[in-house]
Amino acid sequence: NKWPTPKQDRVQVHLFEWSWADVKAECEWLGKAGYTGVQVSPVQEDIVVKDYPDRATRQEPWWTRYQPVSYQLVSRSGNQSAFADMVQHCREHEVDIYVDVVLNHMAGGSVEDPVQHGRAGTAWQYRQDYGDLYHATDFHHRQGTGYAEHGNCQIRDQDFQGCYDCVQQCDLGGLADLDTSQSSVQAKAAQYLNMLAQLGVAGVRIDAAKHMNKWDLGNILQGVNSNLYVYQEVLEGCNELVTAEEYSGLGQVIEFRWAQLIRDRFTARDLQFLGAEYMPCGHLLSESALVFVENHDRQSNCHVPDPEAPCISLTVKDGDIYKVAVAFTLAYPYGSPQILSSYAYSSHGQGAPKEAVHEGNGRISCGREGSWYCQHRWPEISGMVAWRKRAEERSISHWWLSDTNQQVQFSRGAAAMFFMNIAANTFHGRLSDTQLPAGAYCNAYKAGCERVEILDDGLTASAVAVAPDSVLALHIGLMT
Ligand code: LM2
Repeated sequence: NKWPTPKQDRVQVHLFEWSWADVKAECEWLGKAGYTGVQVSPVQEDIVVKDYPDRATRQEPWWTRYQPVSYQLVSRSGNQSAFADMVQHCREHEVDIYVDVVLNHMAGGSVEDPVQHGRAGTAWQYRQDYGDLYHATDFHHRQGTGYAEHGNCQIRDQDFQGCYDCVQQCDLGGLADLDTSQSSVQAKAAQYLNMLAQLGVAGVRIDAAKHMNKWDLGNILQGVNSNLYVYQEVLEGCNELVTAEEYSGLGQVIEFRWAQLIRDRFTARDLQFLGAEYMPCGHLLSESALVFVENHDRQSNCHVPDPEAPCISLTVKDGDIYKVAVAFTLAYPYGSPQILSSYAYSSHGQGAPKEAVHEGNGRISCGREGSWYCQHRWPEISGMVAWRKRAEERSISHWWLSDTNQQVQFSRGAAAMFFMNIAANTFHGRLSDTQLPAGAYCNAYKAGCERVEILDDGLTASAVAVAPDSVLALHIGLMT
C-alpha cells in the first residue's frame, strides 16, 4: 500500500505555529503520552507582512504561511537545519512529523502589485514570477468574475453547487491558482514532497485539496517515491459538486462533517444520534477519515464572529463541554483524530505570541494570559490519548444512552470504558456492563487518581459521581 493508513489507535496533534525548536523539545513528552504524530504549520518560504496591528506582542498573521513564495524551508518556525533536526529528534521518540503542504496556489495579490520579497529573500511578483520556480504560464487564466484584477476568475459561493471546474480552476480568495494539470507543475510539486520525505517527514496534509483536480493531485502523488501518509483538506458542505469521497483513493480526507455533528449534538445537549452514521450529508469510511473537533480555521471563525463564515465547530472557548467532545472523539472508533493545540485569537488573523516563555526543561510554558493553550497537555485530552491506545482496534460494545439523553456509556471490549455526563447536575449511580476485568482503576480523564472499583460482574463496587460536563474513562492500562 503506497499510502499507509494509520492504525485506529494513532493520534496526532497540530502544534499550530510552533517553532521547530519548540516542537523538538515537546517530542519526548508527546511520545511518552502516546501521541504518534505532529502536524506542523506550512514549512515553505512565505510572504512577509510588515504592517499589522499587534506587532509589539504578536507575530505576523498566521495565514502568511498559506501564501507560498518558494519551496525553500524558511519560515517563522525556523530554517531547514532546525527543521531537519526536529524531524530526526521526534522520530527517535516515535513521533512522526506531518507537513501542511500548500500546492494549490502561490502567494496572492492583484495584477498591479510590484515585485516583493519572501521570507528567504526570493523576489516574486503576483502571478508573474515566484523566484525561478513558477512563471505566468504555470497559473490558471480563466475568464470570469475578478479576471481584471487578478488575471483569473475568483471562486464565488454559488460555484460550490454550480460549477465544478470553477472550484478547481479559479482562485481561492486572490491566491494565484496553479495550473496543476501541467506535467511541469506536477513535477515541481512532487519534487517538493520528495524533498520533505528525504528529510524524514512521514506524512502531509494537502491544503485546499478540494481546489485541485483529483487526477492532477493523483499525478503529483505518483511522483512521490516513498510511503507518505496523505490526508487531504476537502471541506465538503451539503450538496457540493466536489465531494470528499472522490479523494479517498489518494489517501485520507479530513472529515469536516464530524466536527459539525459534534458541535450540533453537544450544543443541543442531546446525545441521541451520536455516531458516524448520523453525520450530516453522509460520511467517509472510518479508514478514510481524519476527524477533529476544532481546527485552526474554525478556531478563528468561532473566536471572532464572522458573518461570512459562521462558527460551526465547538472550540476551546466553549470550556468543559469542548473537553468532553474531544474526549468522546478520542474514545469513539471512527477515523484518525487530530487534536488542535493553539492560542487565543481576538481577531481573524492574529499571530502567535511573539516570545514563547519556556520551562526549565526547555518546553513551552502554557496557559499564561495571551500565551499558548497547549490543549494536548491537558489531562482530559492526554489521558484519553492513552485510553485510545489501550482500546486498540476493538469495536464498541454496550452502548447505553440515558433517558434524558445526557449521559452515554460504552466500552471498547474488555479494555476500556467511557462514560460522559453533559447534564446540568452531577450524575450519581452504579455503572453496570463496564465489561472491564475486576480491579481498582483510576479515571483517565483526571490528573491524579480518582479511584473506581470494578467487581467480577463488571459492576462498579459503589455509586460513582460524574460532574456536569465531565467524563469517567477507565482502561486496563491505568489500574492501581
Ligand atoms: C486552507 N485550506 O483550504 C487553509 O486551511 C486556510 O487556513 C487558508 O486560508 C486557505 N486554505 C488558503 O490556503 C488562510 C486564511 C485566509 C488567508 C489565506 C492566505 O484563512 O484569510 O487569506 O490563508 O494567507 C489572506 C487574506 C485574504 C486575502 C488573501 C490573499 O485574509 O483577505 O484575499 O490572503 O491575499 C484577498
